[in-house]
Amino acid sequence: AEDGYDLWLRYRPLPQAMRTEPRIPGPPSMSSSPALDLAQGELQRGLSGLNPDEPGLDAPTIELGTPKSSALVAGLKLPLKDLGDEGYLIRTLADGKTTVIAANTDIGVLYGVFHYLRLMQTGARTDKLDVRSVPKVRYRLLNHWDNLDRSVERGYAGQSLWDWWRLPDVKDPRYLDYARANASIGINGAVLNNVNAKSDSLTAPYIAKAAALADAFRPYGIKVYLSARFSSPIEIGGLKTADPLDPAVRAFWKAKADEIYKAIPDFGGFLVKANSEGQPGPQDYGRTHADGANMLAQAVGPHGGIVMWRAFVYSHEQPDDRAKQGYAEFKPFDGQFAENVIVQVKNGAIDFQPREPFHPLFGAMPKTNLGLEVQVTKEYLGFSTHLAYLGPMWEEVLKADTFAAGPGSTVAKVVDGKLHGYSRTLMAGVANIGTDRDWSGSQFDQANWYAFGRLAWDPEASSEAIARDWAAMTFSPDRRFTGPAVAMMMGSREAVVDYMTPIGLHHLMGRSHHYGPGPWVSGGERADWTSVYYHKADKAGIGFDRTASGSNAVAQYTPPAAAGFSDLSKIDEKDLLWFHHLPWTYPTRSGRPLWDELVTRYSRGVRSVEGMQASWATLAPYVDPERHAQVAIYLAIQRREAQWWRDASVAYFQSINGLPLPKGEAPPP
Ligand code: GCW
Repeated sequence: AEDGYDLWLRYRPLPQAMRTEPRIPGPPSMSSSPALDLAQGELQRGLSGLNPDEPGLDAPTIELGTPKSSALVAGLKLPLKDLGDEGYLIRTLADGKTTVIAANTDIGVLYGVFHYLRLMQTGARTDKLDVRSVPKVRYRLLNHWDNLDRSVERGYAGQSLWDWWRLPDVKDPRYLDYARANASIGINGAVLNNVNAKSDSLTAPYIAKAAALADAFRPYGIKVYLSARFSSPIEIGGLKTADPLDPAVRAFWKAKADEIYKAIPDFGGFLVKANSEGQPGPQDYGRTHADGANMLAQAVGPHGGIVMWRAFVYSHEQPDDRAKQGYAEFKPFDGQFAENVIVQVKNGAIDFQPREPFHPLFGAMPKTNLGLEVQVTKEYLGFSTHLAYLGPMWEEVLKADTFAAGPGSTVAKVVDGKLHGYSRTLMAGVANIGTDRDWSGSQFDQANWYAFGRLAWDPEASSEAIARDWAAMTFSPDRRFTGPAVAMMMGSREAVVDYMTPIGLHHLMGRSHHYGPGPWVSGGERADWTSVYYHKADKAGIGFDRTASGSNAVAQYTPPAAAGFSDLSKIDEKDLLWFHHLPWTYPTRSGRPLWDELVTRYSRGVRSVEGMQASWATLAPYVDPERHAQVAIYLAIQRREAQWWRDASVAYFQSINGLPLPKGEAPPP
C-alpha cells in the first residue's frame, strides 16, 4: 500500500517521456567505507528504480568517489578544494558518457548521489551536468522534543521513534530509514530529547542508548546531540547546587562530557533551555546565560563539541511585552559567549506563530554565533491535520532585512555567518517526525521536513523550487501535477494566517494545546499566557502597540528596520496589528476599514482551503488512491476548521466592537 513511508525517496519508474537511456554505476571503488557503500547502494537503487529498462553494454556510467576511493576522480584533478567536508561536484565528462560524483569525503559523495537522483526524479536533464554544491550552514539539526516515555511534546505524528526501552540492544531498522531520509536533504545532526529535559537522559544507561543511535546514524553523516537539564549536577550528580561558577559543578559537567565522549566519540554537544518556562538555569544562582553556556562549552570543547543555548527565555516577572525578553536578556552579553557556543534564536520573538516579524536578535549580536530555530512541527498551524507548507514562512524570515550592515543584511546572511563572520553556523528545526507510517502525521507535512533540510543547506534557496522538487519526488514529476500542487502548497500557509491570525494578529489559539480558536482566552496565571494580552481588542480598536507610544519593542530593531515597522505609511500590512493598536475604522490599503478588512481576510482563508480542495480533486489521476484520499480527508477537516476559526473569531470580535459585518459576509451560526 502507498502509505507515504518512502517519503520523497520512492524511486518508482519515471513516466516513459521522462526516461533517459538507462545508466549504470561505475566500477566499485578502490576503498570502501560505510558511507561509500551507502552511496553506491543508493545510486544503484535509484537508477534501477527510476528506469527499470536493461542498460546496454555501452550505457552511460555514473562514477562516484573521492580522490582516495576512485582512480578516475583522482586522475581528473577536479577542483575539490573549496568543497570542504560535505560539498560535492557532479560533472559529465567530455566523452558525454561518464558522469562523476566527486567529493573530498564519503559523506560528500553520498550527498552528491542524492542530488543526482533528485535531478532524475524531478525529470531534470542529466546528460550534461556541471553541479557544485556546498552547504552554507555547518550545523543542520533536527531538534526532537521527544520525551523518555516516548511521548513527543508538540508532536502530531505518533510516538517518538526512539524506543528507549529496547535500546541499546534492539536497533529498529527504522533508525536507518530515518538517517537515510535526513542524509538525502543534508541534515547532519539530531538532538534526541526534548529541550524540557530530564536529567535521566545523561545517566549511563541513556548514554548507552544514545550511543546505539549514534552508531546507526554515523554512516549517514548524522551526529547525535542531547538536551541537557541545567540542574543535572543536583539530580544525578549528588551536588547541592548547579551554580555554573562552582568548581564541583564544573567538574561534574567535565566528567559527564568525558563519559559521553567515551561512548560516543563524535558526540555533537548539548542543547539547553534555561531559565525559560520554569526550567532551571544559571539565573537561579545570580549568574548569566553566558556563565551557564560557557561552562558547558568548556566541558565539550576539548572533544570538539558545541553548546546550543536557546534564546527562547522569559523571566518570571510579568513582562510589559513578552516580545522584548529574548533581546533584553541576550543583547547585553554579545561577545561574552565562548567560541563553541551558538545562541539558538526562534524565527520570531513570541513563539512560532503562523506569522511573526523576524526576531530582533538577528543582526544585533555581531560577536556571538547566532543560529536560527524554526518549528517544523505545526504547533500553531493546525497540527498535522491542516495543510500548511512552511517553506514560504521560513523564506520570509530568511529574506527579512535586519539592515545591521546596511540594506541587504538579511537574516539568511546572519545565519550563514557571512554578515558577522561567525565561526559556527546553525539552523535547527523542531522535528515533526514520529512513529506514524507516513512519519509526519500527514503526507504534506513531509514537505516541511524536506524543506527544512534544503533551506538549512542553502538558506537562500527558493521555497517554491523546493516545493516543486518535493511534489515531483513524492507524487509525480508530471507538470500537470506539479503546477497545481505547488500552487496549493505556496498558498497554504497564507490561508492559515488568514483564517487564524490575519493582519499581524498572533497567539489567539486555544490555551495550552494551541489547536483551534481562543481569542477570548483571558485570566489565569499570567497575562502573557492569554489571547486578550496579544490582541488588546476593545470597543475602539485592536492590536498590540509596540511603537514608541506603546511597549516600544520596535526599538530593538535597527533604525531602518524599526522605521519600516513603526511608520504606518511604510509597514507591510501583514504585520500591522503586531506593531500597532488601531481603530476599527482605520483605513487599510484595500480601501476597506480595518474591521471589514479583518473579516474579509478571515473569509478569504476559508475560500483558500476550498480552493485547495478543488485543486486536489483534479489531481487524482496523478496520485495513488490511498494517498489521494487521505489528503482529501485532511483537507475536508481543514475546511471545516477554517470555518470554525473564522466564525469564532468574527463572533468574538463582534461581541467586543458591536460592529456589523461587511456586505456579503455571512454571519457566524
Ligand atoms: O512553543 C512553545 C511550546 C512549548 C515548548 C516551548 C519551547 C518545548 O508551547 O511546548 O517547550 O515553546 O520552545 O521551549
